[in-house]
Amino acid sequence: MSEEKMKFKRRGFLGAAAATGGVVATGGAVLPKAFAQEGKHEGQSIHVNPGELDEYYVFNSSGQTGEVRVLGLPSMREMLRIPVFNRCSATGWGQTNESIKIMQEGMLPETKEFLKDQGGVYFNGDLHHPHMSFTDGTYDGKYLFVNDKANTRVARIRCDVMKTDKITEIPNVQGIHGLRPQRFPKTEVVFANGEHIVPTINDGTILDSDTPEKDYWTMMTALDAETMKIRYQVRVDGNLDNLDTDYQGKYVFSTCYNSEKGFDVGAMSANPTDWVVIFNVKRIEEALEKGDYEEINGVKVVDGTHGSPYTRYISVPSSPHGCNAAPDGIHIILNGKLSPTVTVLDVRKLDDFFDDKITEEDVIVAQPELGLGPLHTAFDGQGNAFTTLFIDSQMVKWNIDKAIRQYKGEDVDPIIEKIDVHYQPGHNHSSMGETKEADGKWLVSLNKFSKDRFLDVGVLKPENDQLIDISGEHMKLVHDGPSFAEPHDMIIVHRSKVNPISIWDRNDPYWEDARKQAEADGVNLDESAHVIRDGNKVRVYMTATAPAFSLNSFEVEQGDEVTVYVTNKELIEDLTHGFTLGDHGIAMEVGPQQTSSVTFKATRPGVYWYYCQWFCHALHMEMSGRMLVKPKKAAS
Ligand code: RUQ
Ligand code: CUA
Repeated sequence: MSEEKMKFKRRGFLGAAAATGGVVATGGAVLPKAFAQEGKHEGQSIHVNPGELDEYYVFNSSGQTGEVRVLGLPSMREMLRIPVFNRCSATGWGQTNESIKIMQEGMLPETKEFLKDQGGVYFNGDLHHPHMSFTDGTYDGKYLFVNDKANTRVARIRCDVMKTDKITEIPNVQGIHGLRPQRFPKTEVVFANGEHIVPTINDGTILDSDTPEKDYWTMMTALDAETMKIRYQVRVDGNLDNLDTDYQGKYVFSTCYNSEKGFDVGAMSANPTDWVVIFNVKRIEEALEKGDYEEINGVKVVDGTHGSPYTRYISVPSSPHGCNAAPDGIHIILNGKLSPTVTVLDVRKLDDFFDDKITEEDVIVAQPELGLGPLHTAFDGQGNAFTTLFIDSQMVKWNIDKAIRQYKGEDVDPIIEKIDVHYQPGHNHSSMGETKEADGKWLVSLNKFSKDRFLDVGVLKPENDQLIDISGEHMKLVHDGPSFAEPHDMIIVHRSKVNPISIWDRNDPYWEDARKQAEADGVNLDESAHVIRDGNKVRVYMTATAPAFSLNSFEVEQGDEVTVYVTNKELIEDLTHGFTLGDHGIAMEVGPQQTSSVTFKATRPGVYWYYCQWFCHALHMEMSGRMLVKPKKAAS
């Protein structure tokens, strides 16, 4: 072994030792921390050699960056960013006509009005929860659904092209937080929680209120997974936080805080208990058929407040947070946050509970005390659960069955092991862990603080996504992954589930409008080098084939509204071109066989170069042309 390699080995060893020095509390028993490293198994390799491929895709939310990031696991290499709610400088997302259409299509009329003089679209979002569509309880590789807490939206990403294709703004609520697709029999509906309580008709008639119990509400929204239109909403008591669906297609679960309906921290956490609300999907659909709903802003709203036949409320310790369905199809874990416990429900008891044959106490089958600040739980598919402890900065591995036995009075400790993570973990996720194919190989802890784990980059430090090998008897921390603001959550999907295409289908609906416009202009998008004048609107059609655009230059008049359509003619994968128009703030991606377009006002007279910004050819630098803007004649 070379010196260099030796150094690496030693460094790795020291790193591991540093991460596990001292002692770990394992629910009573105290073990030397090094114990965690002495498992019988050698552990899985995180090293992916050059040219080798990762076994898993990671779809990582980016929080307030508003995009989705695609990583490989176990290498944790970032491969792609999918813009969703953000404005992307590279791809032109938020600027191209195709992306603006998607951003505006599902927008509420009042938002359109509000944004009219502010760019027409929102340029930010707060994306917490990416979840893939399911068929029969496992991922089907079709869509990713994501939430926007900042501007109350739900978006969909097509996994074939890895692009956002639908964004729906949700009326009657504010701040979409928890989100999950239906698991069984397949994802026809996506459920999304409104978090903040607001006046349902939020037009200023009600502002501050002394009777929030009458005036302020939130709702759970069900969207059709294909059309992304809203099917219904269910009004509830309290603030909705996270939610999950069962493996039977019958129930949806949501943690609720602020049962007090307070407006500040003190008031919001005054009660010793809040609740989990359980939605009975079949009963709600029956209510819609019977007409037992109110129509508000064009949406059918079902009453799911206390006493409703469509929901049930189960008391849990104050301010619960994560809500996770175990891959056994039976257990739902509600994470305590302020309480050191998690609450375990048994979904098999819910039919009786809804029929009032049993009480809420009967539905709770365990409530193990795990440590301080339990936020989210992941699973290995072998009966074990992994819960993040935000305050303790630890990951705790525990056994669901043992927790149930302990709750029944048996003298067993459900806690198997705790390891330190760095620091303050929020979400965690295991490989295939939210599907019936949970494989118990990898776990990622998404830590909110990295403090001293990376080179100091100043005031704003990265977060730290830590990779943990869970394939053996003991958890083994194997990788620190810095990430920029602020990945809340991720899913880890086996690569066999995802089958993206490399070259666009020319008939893709993505640029339907361009196709129609070209037809109306008598232009073939594939053969185009045309400048069409239509009053003071000018449509410029060109193709891109390395290393040239089909138009070397085009001329417009000052003040014209110009639309440029660029079609990439390449049939070779990975040969993306771009169109950047100098001094106009314009850039867009044009992938193989894709058409992209952008519209702007040519108000600056003069010569402006456009160029391809993807390095596509030895003559890439020469792949350019000029826009000539003829000055308007001065009025005499
Ligand atoms: S939440 S850190 Cu927005 Cu997913 Cu729990
Ligand atoms: Cu095309 Cu660079």
